[in-house]
Amino acid sequence: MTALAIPGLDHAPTTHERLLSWVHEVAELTSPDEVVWCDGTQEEWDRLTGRLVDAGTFVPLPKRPNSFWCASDPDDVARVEERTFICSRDPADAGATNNWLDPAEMKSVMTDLYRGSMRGRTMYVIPFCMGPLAADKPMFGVEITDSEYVVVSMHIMTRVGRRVIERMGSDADFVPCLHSVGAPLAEGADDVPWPCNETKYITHFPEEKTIWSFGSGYGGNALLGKKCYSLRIASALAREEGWLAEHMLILKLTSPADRVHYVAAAFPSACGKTNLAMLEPTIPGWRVETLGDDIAWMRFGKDGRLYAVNPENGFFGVAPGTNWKTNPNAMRTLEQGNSIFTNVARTADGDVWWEGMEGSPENLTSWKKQAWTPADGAAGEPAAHPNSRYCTPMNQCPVLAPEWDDPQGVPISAILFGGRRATTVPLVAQARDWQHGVFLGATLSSEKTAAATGAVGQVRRDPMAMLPFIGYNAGDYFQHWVDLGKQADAAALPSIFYVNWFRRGEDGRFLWPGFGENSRVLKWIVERLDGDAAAAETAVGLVPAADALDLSGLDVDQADVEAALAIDADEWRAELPLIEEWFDTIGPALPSTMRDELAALRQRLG
Ligand code: SAT
Ligand code: MN
Repeated sequence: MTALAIPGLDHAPTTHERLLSWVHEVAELTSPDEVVWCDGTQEEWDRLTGRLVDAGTFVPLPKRPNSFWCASDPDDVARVEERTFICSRDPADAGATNNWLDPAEMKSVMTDLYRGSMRGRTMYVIPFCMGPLAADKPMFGVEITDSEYVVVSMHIMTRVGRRVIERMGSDADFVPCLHSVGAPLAEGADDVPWPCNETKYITHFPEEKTIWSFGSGYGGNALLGKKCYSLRIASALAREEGWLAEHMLILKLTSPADRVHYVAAAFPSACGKTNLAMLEPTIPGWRVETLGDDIAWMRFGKDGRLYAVNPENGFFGVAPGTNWKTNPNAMRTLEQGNSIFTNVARTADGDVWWEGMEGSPENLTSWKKQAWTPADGAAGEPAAHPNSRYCTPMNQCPVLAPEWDDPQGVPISAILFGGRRATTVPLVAQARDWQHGVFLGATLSSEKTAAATGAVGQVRRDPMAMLPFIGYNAGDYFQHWVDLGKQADAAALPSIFYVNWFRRGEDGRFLWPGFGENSRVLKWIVERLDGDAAAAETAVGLVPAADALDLSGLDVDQADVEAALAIDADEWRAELPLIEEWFDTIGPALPSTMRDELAALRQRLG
């Protein structure tokens, strides 16, 4: 290897040839002042958080041990889907729902952007592992970044450092993840607290299992182990290898009789996945424990059941709306400290605040770093950005299931697909069989939230809550789901359910109280699996029979619950052309079975 005179480059704690040559190649291209091989230690955390404080990026929070407040550039606040690309060789392999560019062309464009992009900065090499390090085949990645914020966030969100590089040895496979904020510093120039670039690219090369990200420092754009690796690249890998990489929480539900069920549930970003994952049941004797709040990797076990592992090590949760009522366990997790808060508001005495949190502090610093009072809130200027986030270690969660780190994963009994729909979609419905469940997932729809840039509120199809995360053709993805169901023993497969906590009455009020009361729906679901709950056949699936949903002690209008569960044939008939239109956009890869399911639904609706 040619000797490049960059301090630190040769302090590699590894003899891994492919890794070494890639790191050298990137250093040569990006021209950092220094290279640091990350070891994942407390010392490294202290050094880098200190550096971030000195740079004005982080503000320590005296009210919370080892925790920091951070505000991003106001133009870098969410995933940028229109700048996200799947660069397969054949555009048909990216499909109609992804942006595509020829891989060679993209590499040439991005190589020009990366040239010298780390000048004046430190280049960090972060070896990480998605999922348990003790797995038979650990899922390694290495992220190269010029952002200290990314390094410390990766400390929380993934397994990082020395133990990873040791387990990788000299030849383990890994996903190279290249990230630059794209803001080289001229000699002597002052840095800004949140360096980024107006030009952004979040690019995936699925055939090479490689990720290139440029220009953004925020969330899923920059923490490349998350959506980029664990969903887009992993979904492509999962298709080749016969498993599933899904945008799902994983929870453990224990009944008063100590029966245990594991449930995986897919909802679009910012639809309450974290709240459901950490739910405190309102019905006596039932218990929820958390295994994950965002991503599930599911593989078939020797017994034919589907086993789920959460590849992550932390929670990157939406802050607004989180409080002691909606999610007390998230509040308790955050109280323990060791957390990073981005784009929330800061109180004068060194705590954080966001819309929906208890208390009404008078004088805040908003996410825009401006003095903020409730009058500003009344004038429509929120104190926290709607996509502001907390980043906190999983092992601080008081209801963490002890098996969360088990490399075998947990056997899934039920899969839930949910969205945010004001009308049409009932509170809960069970699919008739696997293929019907795939149809429910493939036609999942939701009102757009703030987790991605763009107009909030409009309804869009979000298949399996994976629309922005499927790393290949969405039609092939549906086919993969159908195929897995055919290969498997039907009795061992999870049952599939459709849920909607967000249905509204004519005056706009929510028909179902949600949050802890969703345990009533979970109870019906697992009682269905155990053969203990009655269901009524409808055109769209099996819904709770009258009185089958446990409403004891619940202070709601019975008529509202009935309205939340109702199937309105007219609303569903109006849905048919929308599904048809959605299927048309998928193109020729759409499995014919999905059209068959649509035809069957049309017929059942009469
Ligand atoms: O910013 S992320 O993509 O990591 C969070 C999310 O949208 O779920
Ligand atoms: Mn998510």
